[in-house]
Amino acid sequence: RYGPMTTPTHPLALAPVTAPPATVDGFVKEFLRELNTGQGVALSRSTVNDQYLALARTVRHYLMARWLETTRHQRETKEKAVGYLSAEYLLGRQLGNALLATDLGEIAEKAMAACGLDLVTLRAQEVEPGLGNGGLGRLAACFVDSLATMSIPCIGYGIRYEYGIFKQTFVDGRQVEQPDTWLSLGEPWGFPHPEAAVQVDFGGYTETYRDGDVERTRWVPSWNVLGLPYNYMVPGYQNGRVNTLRLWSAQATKAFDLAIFNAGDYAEAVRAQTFAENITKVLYPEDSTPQGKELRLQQQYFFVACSIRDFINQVMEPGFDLHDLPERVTFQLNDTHPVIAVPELMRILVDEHKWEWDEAWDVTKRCFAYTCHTLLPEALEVWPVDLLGRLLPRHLEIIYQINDAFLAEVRERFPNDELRARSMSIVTDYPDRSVRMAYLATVAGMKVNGVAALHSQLLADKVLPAFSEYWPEKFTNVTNGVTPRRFLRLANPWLSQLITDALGVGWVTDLDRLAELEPYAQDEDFRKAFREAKQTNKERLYALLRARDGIELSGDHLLDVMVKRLHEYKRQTLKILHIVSLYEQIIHERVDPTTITPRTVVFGAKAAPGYRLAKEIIYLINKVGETVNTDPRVAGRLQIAFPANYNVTLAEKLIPAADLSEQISLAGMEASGTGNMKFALNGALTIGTDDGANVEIRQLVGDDNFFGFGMTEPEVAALGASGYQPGSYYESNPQLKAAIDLIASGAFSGGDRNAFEPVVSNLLYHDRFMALADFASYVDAQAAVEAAYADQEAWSKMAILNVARTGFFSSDRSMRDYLSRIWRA
Ligand code: NBY
Repeated sequence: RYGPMTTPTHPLALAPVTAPPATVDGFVKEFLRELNTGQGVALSRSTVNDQYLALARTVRHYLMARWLETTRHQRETKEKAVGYLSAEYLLGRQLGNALLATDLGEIAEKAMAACGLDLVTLRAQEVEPGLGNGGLGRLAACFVDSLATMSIPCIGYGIRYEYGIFKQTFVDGRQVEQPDTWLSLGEPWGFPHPEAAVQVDFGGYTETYRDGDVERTRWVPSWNVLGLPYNYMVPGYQNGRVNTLRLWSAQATKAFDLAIFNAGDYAEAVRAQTFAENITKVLYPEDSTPQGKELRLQQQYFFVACSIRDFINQVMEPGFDLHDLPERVTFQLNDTHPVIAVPELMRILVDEHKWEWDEAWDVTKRCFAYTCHTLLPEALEVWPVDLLGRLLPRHLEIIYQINDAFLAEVRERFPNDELRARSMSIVTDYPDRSVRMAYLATVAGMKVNGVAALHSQLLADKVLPAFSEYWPEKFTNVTNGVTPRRFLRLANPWLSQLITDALGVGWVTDLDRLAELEPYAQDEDFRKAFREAKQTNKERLYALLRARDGIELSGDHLLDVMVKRLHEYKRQTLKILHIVSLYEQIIHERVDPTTITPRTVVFGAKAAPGYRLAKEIIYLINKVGETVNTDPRVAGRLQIAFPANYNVTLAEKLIPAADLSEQISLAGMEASGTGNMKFALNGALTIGTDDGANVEIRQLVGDDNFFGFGMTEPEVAALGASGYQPGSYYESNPQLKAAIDLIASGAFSGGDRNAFEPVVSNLLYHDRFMALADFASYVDAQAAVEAAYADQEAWSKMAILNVARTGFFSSDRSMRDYLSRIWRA
């Protein structure tokens, strides 16, 4: 199947693959060839999109030799690899990162200029692949970047959604979703490999049969689809390494069902194809509440079945003994979305390879590890047994058998403790008979980790207490991290240059070296340069928002940024209450506006399309913004911007410009957060609760360089247990009451007192995430922010110390932790 049919004789055909010359002339030549013979157009007649595609393919040429070499080296050395299984990869634009990885930025810029083109314009033409919802998907993208940069073998496996996360627009202040057509102008980064397509079965029934003197089970599926892999390059940072991200696209097994076609029903035959292709049509836009939809389960099984088959049949050498699989791979489960991989591997070993159950279970257990990303009970995935039985009957049987064996073990260790056994059952009967995927992952995984210290502790103590008692050594923590390549070096060239001038370039792959910046906080010239970089970033952002959204921002304001998915637990409402309160105090002349620190607040947030209250909160933010921004009484003091469609590309412009990072979730709710890390690394100060990785950020940067506020997790738990009454906070705090009353008065809705009723009544009568309880403390912390910002020299010191002390949050460090605690790759 592979290799030449005849022996080559030409010296070029015998030579190893090499990259084109890394010179301006070499680059121009490659680019024009791509434009002319690849894109089929003359430079003089080419569009910006032609030019972008040709440029992307040119950069690909420079990566190709490294990619082939990485793959060859991997085949030869058979080093243990990480198989990262994730339903989401929120990659962001590829071109800039590829130029950085190859160190071709300057050459490309000059080469484009020599062709009369502008590199910045061409880069802006790229549509980012938004194949994820938020933090979980972006984390996967950071992790594969770090693994490539650290030369660790990894294949990322996922889904090539035809439509990624929806494009958000606002119509009269309300969110309207539009399809994300990221493939429509051509997509130069994916390499389809139809020769490596994999068949995936669904439906049908199981039956037993005799195989010699053993009785075996087989699955008789009723339909199938084909998984077509697209390979994407994951370049390491200037290290000659390119790992692979393999994303699967669903196709019909046969383009036309001949039987139906011959019977004359052409339309029916084509319909089968459409049906199959639906599987990878669209990313589910829920970021915390799994919907339990059949198509979603199809997606999950589809991509893990393809991936496991691919790893065994294509990545492993022919004749490989599957007993050695745990020595060659760890499949890391990015949340529960890929957990159906566990019964799938069992099925392959037991049904196809005819292994004994115990033998198969022993290997399977050593192949998987599970990362949990949440604490919200409604975010824990469960699949109804009847749905599983219909779609994957054999997998359901295997899950039952895993559960039976596991519960037998529990009963043996804890006799006469049926309650315990029930509480640990993978299959539950309430409210409907269903499979708890987090339990399955915990039973099957050799390790279970949370994503920040506090989260891992709460995961063990509150979400999976029976399991952490049963297997204390299985539970561990790996605090999340972010890639310094994309989120510092690429996103913030000015600060990067300052750091490099001070420390040399080594920090890009060794972020602990940022600690050496510490003395520079005391250096007046450095502080001045630091402020200038921040100012440059603000101007760059304001220019972008003007061009992108028609938003006019001006002035030398404190830039206060809250960007993340819209969710009640993240408490965008707390932020808006603070803004409304500031506004209310000014217009009612409770404060002298000239004493208020001028502040620009920027929001970015998508709401899940079916999440009603989240969408009402978006509406509220937009309406408050409209009112505040046009009120002359607050002009020059307070302005609000809510650019639509927050995504990775916008984050790269927003984060470097921020002075203040809002990380204000209710303690015990945000598993980790990763935006919080990006802001601190870019020299923003955090106003935040003791939640997720905020706790670790605060410890590292020090209390003096962090604006902490709000209840701690135990305080939240105690308040909840005592019966939380939001109304009492409203009644007893005049400032809070005035803010809520102003919203309810119609002041932001042209007099309509009902406009925000869902948000207001939720706050007053439910407030599940206790925004009112933390309001007073938040307002105090914001006052401390204003006081600190008034002294720019002191503020700059604090900001520089944030940069110097947050090198820990590199995803390279996360990878080292996974390696030593979990993968041992
Ligand atoms: O994962 C996030 C956490 O909220 C955040 O605290 C953490 O930093 C980050 C990385 O560990 N979780 C998250 O982004 N979750 C999702 O995006 C998500 C997506 C889909 C579904 C559930 C959650 N789903 O069930 O379909």
